[in-house]
Amino acid sequence: MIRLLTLLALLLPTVAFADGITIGDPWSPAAPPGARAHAAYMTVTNTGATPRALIGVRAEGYGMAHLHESRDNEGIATMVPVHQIEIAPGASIALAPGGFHIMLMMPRAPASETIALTLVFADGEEVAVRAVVRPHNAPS
Ligand SMILES: [Cu+2]
Repeated sequence: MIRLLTLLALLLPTVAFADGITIGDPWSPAAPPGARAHAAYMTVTNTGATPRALIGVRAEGYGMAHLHESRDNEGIATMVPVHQIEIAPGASIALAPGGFHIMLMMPRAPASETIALTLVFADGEEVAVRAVVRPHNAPS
């Protein structure tokens, strides 16, 4: 099983390159049974010379996908929709537990091994990426 997973990891295009944008380690903890939403994470690097802004996301197999930010509101964990995440030239932003994330909502079926995501940038560019689904309790 370990060998199969390693092989899959080698075969799956987990890093996407687009014009000036590099995506690293896109992954998603599998939703617990019955959950109507779960998150996806990755790093987005602007390797170009102009500022970029991530303004949205689409997810195959989900009714809705939004950019969110987790916040600590006087000790209570909340999350809010984010309409734009700026990425300066040469900078990376992390979509990671406890911060920015992609919220995947209204799954049409349990997530399989990967989730097809499309990141939408303010300049109209779209970057396709496949997030690898990891078991909910797997070490990340
Ligand atoms: Cu969220």
